Amino acid sequence: MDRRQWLQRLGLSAGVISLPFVSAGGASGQETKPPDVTPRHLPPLKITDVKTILTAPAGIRLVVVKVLTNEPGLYGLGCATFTQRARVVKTAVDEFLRPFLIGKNPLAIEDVWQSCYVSSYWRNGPVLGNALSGVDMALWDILGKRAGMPVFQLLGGKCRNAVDTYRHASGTNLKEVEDAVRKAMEAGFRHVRAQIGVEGQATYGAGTSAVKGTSETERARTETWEPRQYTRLVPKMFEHLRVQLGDDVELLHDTHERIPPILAMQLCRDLEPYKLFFLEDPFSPEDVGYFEKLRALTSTPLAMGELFNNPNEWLSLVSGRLIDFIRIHMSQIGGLTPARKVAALCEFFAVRTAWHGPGDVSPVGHAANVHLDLATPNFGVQESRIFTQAEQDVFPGCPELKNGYYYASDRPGLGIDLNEELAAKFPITDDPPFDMRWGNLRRRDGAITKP
Ligand code: GCO
Ligand code: MG
Repeated sequence: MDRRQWLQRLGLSAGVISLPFVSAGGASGQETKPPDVTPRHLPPLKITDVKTILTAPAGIRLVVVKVLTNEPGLYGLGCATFTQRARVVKTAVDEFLRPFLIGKNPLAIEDVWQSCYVSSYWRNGPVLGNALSGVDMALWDILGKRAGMPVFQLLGGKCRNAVDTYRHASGTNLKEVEDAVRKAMEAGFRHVRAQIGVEGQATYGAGTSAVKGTSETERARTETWEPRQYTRLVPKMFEHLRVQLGDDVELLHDTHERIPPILAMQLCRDLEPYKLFFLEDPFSPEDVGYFEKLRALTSTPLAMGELFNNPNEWLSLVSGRLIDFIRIHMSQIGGLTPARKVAALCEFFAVRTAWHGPGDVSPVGHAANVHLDLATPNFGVQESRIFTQAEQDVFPGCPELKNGYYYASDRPGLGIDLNEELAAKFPITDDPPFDMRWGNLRRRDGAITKP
């Protein structure tokens, strides 16, 4: 039997293989439509509007997205806070995602995320990531409300009762820092981040200025930044804290990417005797190539990630076991949908989560952090915020902070709401721009330095 006869025997004409596939369009042609995610017993849901609310109840620009549906009273909230470019995120949501989303099914969370993610062709980055996050978290909020479950339940349920957090402590001298750490310990925090100002220097995170009464933003306009004094002072600070406060308190520090890599490597070595819980941002995202060298050099636990936008920034650090904590700003990478995938990836490499959670994450973003923390086996620690009364009024249902633990509400969805009327009473004002200090930080010789 020759090839032609063989093919004929198979019912296939030589040359053209017409295998018994269904037509390109699928059996019914329905397969090419967006997947239908409406449970049979419920009426179909549609997104009817998407709004971006800018508000600054604590003086820090926050960006929150509200997704409304055709079911009266059913809406979701998501954090899209990129505080330095809040208005740009609002444009990305209002002008581009909103028209793309109206009419879509809000329960199709993954499909909506994937389609929004590539809808701009160029993707990743703080503006588009935050815009997408505002929508994504809102869809998880809607799903929880529809299912009658808190988001942590949708993510597999609690694997811990509460979320251990860390608090910031700072000062302009050793005694001030010691008092601030002690105060946090007395408030029940088991983890405290300690930062110290360097006299006459625009130091990150020192809170009050070395020159009394001037803010960190002011200082960045007047003072410069030289790393040497800082890298000499920080080990002295931790020696003082260990002598005064003992070994039990977990101490953290944020280098904030502001020193040359080799000084960061020396600093990690110098800090080994003080057993930090982690040292954050030893390098800038542009210098992550140094992690391989640093990992081999030191036993100081390493945390990195708040500035990451693109999966390629964290993939090799995690898979290479080059860091101990991932510090991503959840809304930066597009919200809960990607963050839960990062947490799962990290679990296989014993990297723990420590989602970014300062004042420029909205209470909605803090709620999303906490829901994911509760359902993540490889949770590490959560950066927490003492919400001001105004923040609590604008965002009823802020995660509760008690004895150093965050507690999520058991209400369906993210369990937090937004009082739009009150939010409007805290408009975003652009003067002085909150981010003035970041583009204005100079070395002694006038050169701009990473912030
Ligand atoms: C942190 C961060 C913040 C950032 C701020 C930038 O660890 O909490 O470093 O303090 O500086 O979020 O807007
Ligand atoms: Mg930081």
